[in-house]
Amino acid sequence: GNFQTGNDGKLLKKYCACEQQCLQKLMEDVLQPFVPGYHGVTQRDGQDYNLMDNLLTYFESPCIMDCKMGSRTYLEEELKKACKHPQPRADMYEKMVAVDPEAPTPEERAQQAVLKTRYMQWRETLSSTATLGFRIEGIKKSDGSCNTNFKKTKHKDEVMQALEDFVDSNISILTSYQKRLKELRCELEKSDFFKTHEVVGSSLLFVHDHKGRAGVWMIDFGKTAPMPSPLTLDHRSPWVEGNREDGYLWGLDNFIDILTYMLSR
Ligand code: 4IP
Ligand code: MN
Repeated sequence: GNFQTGNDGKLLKKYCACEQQCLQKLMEDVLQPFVPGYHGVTQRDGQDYNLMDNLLTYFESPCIMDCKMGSRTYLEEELKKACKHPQPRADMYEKMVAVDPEAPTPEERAQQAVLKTRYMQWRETLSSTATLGFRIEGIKKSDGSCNTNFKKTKHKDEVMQALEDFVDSNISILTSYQKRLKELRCELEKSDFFKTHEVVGSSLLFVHDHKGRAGVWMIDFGKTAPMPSPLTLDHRSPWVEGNREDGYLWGLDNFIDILTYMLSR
């Protein structure tokens, strides 16, 4: 797979130069407390890995949730590539019909293939990505059971039900997550790194355990790209092709509003 666990509280993730550059810059940014500590590159069996802190080390039988942030999940680069050299993907066609046999267009059905950007957009509108600016990708409970069946979790009430289930209706955990997300938003609004990067396909990792510990970290920077200087992003404006806005903060605002609503009931 993409990961190996070290016996020293470290995680090895298959090397990606883009991710390495982001992690290096993030270690010097105000966002550093919200990112796994980065410890350089290492090798195992001829494969390079980025070495980072294993965020699960300080938890006991943790519950884990991965939420993909932002209103767009593919890079503008990928869109340009898809226009110039369209590469229909049979694997993505298969993933699409497995969820909804009616989804492909007649052309796609004839080709038994879809473009990656089309597949990614379809996933965005099927889930809460397009309407809320984030989506739940997976949840692992403390007993080790995993649920990645959230592809159609779209509406606010469905998202709330999944969150409620994730925290097992524990108000104190929910409050900790709300507080941590507000702190994250505050640092994101100050961060030089965030201002100058298009953050796509990145997740927030939520971790808590029965002892009441709870944390949230930013992970997955394989599609986080620097803007050409002096261009910056506000991460809230709607995306139109060319402006490279990713909707990350818009999604975080919506996430915090949902937690606030859940806590008000
Ligand atoms: C996956 O679709 C995810 O969107 C991946 O993003 C993406 O990887 C895959 O593209 C795509 O097939 P499903 O989640 O529906 O399976 P992530 O890695 O953020 O989860 P990229 O390469 O865009 O990071 P391909 O081209 O790797 O298949
Ligand atoms: Mn991810």
